[in-house]
Amino acid sequence: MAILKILEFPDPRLRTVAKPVTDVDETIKRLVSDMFETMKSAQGIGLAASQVNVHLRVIVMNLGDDDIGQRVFINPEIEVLDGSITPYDEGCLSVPGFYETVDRPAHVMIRALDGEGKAFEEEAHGLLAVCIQHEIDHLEGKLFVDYLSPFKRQRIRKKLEKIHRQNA
Ligand code: QAP
Ligand code: CO
Repeated sequence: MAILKILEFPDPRLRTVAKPVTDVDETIKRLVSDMFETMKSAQGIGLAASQVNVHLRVIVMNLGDDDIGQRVFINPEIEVLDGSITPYDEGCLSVPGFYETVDRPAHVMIRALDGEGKAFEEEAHGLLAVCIQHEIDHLEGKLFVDYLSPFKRQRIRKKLEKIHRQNA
């Protein structure tokens, strides 16, 4: 197991579109396990492979307090089930220290492969619905800050760039 480095906004590598996984083999299982360890150490609830600079369609999530809530989504797709929209105060391990409200469809059907490569589908509301959309955005090279006004996005970018300069 290994803790991987999480890319931070505005790193251009976060804009890469991830490729589908063709085979859930040992390499993917190791990636999933490293992503769980990385997410846990960073105290996150969701992590997309794009955030650790692996441009494959893999997401891990832990919406519970412990290992019971651990979820894997490989090659995920969503279908919006109705017109309801929910606002949620989102954060992101790639945008540390910033939280902003984003509106998204409240009710979706998720279709994906699990950690063993088996297809499943699941209807989602609430935090799961929000989180899967946030994470699928990462696989498309999109970040929650892209939903904010250019003014807010630039303010966040400048603050993070300053922190990155200080850490360099
Ligand atoms: C995505 O985000 C998400 O700023 C997962 O200092 C979040 O795990 C989807 C985190 C909310 C929907 C709603 C953020 C940890 C974790 C920070 C995360 C921070 C430390 C964010
Ligand atoms: Co994120």
